[in-house]
Amino acid sequence: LELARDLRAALEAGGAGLALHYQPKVAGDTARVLGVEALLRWQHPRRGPVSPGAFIPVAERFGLIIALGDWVIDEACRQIADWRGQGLKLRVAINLSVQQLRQPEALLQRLQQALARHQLTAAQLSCEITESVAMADAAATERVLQRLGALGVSLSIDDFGTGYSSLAYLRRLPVSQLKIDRSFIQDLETSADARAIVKAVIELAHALSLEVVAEGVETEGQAAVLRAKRCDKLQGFLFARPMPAQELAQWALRSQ
Ligand code: G
Ligand code: G
Ligand code: NA
Ligand code: MN
Repeated sequence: LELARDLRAALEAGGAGLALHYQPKVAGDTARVLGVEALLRWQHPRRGPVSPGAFIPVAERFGLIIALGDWVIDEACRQIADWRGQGLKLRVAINLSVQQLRQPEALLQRLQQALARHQLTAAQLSCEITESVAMADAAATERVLQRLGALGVSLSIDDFGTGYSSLAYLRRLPVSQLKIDRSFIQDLETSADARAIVKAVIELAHALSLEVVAEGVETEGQAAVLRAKRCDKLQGFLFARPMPAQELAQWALRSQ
């Protein structure tokens, strides 16, 4: 309750204490940065940093997730334009909550407005949706994803492997990327099952002409296995933690 009240106050103050941090997605073969995922951070006025795992569910329960999601859309677009001004071209992926997908008119309008305000093309932004969200309420989800796709925003299925995907349905969605859940990556070196699942997901993605990203890569051993299996992109602490925008820019310029 206290968190909900303080989050509402933060949003009413234009996002005071909120920030997006950015984690690189690097090429499997060259380790060049190809894009970043925006991850929300909140510096609570008294408690200090509160993790999104704690405050996103609060926002969802107390009717704040749309305002919070709108703030993320605006901030990500502002940052893409800011980096462009510094000569840095990076595609930014934002995470969408199920409740944003349930209000497609508002979501599409907000995305279009933010892109237009900063003179961005939709291709510079992508949206991540978890597998369990994408597969729930399939017909409605398919309609909203089709509209997001038509806008030109690219779509990723996040935490892939943890939900129950219908492959027939997956094939119909205008999705361009699968992100293998980090639980499988963590077990790559110790579990033959995890290796088999990762291999199967990479092959499935490629068979459907989708790009595949491994999340939560922490060791050289994991990266080596993923490269050998031709995983397109890698993301994880081995390469970089999520960083404030300015740090990310320095990191990206160094790594180019
Ligand atoms: O960054 P961290 O591992 O603490 O993130 C925890 C969870 O919060 C992840 O599942 C992540 O997808 C989610 N999350 C982070 N930023 C956002 C955001 O901007 N919007 C939504 N809906 N979820 C986010
Ligand atoms: O659910 P989602 O995939 O959006 O969650 C992303 C979260 O994963 C981010 O909050 C980020 O901090 C976390 N993360 C990113 N890389 C790693 C990693 O290498 N190891 C672990 N344990 N967490 C990671
Ligand atoms: Na994500
Ligand atoms: Mn994930």
